[in-house]
Amino acid sequence: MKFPLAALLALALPAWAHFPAGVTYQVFQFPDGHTPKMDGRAEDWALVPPQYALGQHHHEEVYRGLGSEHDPKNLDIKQVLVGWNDRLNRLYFMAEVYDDVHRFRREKVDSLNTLYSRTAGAYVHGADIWEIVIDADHGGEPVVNFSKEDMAVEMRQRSAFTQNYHLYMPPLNGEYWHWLWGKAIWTESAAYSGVGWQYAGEDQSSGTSFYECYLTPFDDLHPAGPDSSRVHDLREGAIIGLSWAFLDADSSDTEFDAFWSLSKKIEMYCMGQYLVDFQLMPVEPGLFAR
Ligand SMILES: [Ca+2]
Ligand SMILES: [Ca+2]
Ligand SMILES: [Ca+2]
Repeated sequence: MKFPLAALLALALPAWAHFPAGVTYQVFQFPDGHTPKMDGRAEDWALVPPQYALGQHHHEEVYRGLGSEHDPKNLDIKQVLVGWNDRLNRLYFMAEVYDDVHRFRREKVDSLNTLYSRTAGAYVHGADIWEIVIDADHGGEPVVNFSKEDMAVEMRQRSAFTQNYHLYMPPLNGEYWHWLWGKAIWTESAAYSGVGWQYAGEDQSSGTSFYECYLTPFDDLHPAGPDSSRVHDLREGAIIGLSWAFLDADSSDTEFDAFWSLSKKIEMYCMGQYLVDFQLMPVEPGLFAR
């Protein structure tokens, strides 16, 4: 039987697709000794040339269907930067976002680390979140939904091949900064992740928050620990799968009001093939001559 070419392409799409189609963004390479300090201050990001910066117009609202119809008085993604360092093998992220209602108070942060919260996703929302999804080997694997029958299989593989981090921005109660959608919570160790942030206002106030963090990419992230896991080796020139969304919670303790997605797809939260292509760039020539 013969298939038209378009049908074959559609069948083949999920394995290597990315969104937006035809777009590759760049990951800035921090030279050794110049990686950003997680101190909540933006000075060390001034090294990154402006062509690396992403902003509000690169995102689309895909939950309520607002698309690019954006009210800067409600949420304004002023700047997002992504970097990497070869020796430390880390991805670095920074964002400056204006929000009219910052929600980051939670009575029981402990509830986020229960098995229920990790299976049903309960209690995760209702605060402002930067959701980052990393598929460094570009395999297009899902984040969740591995087995409906066997919860042990499901929990072993969640975020194993494509990692999903919900970063609270600002951290909940000023402390709890990320929720990994899976059970490998040992990655909260400073060897694998770290955060710095700055926000002067109280809960539910308006203003601009600054957030920086580093995350380590994995080809296989195992709940048992680093000895059972495989770190992804970041290499210059490689294309990685990466995307994020800013989840703006303004009106509720349990839900979000808007989902601003860089890949312009809502499916990015759970499927690697809906991420954006990012290239790991070489050190910029003349970096220190500017
Ligand atoms: Ca810093
Ligand atoms: Ca808002
Ligand atoms: Ca908000």
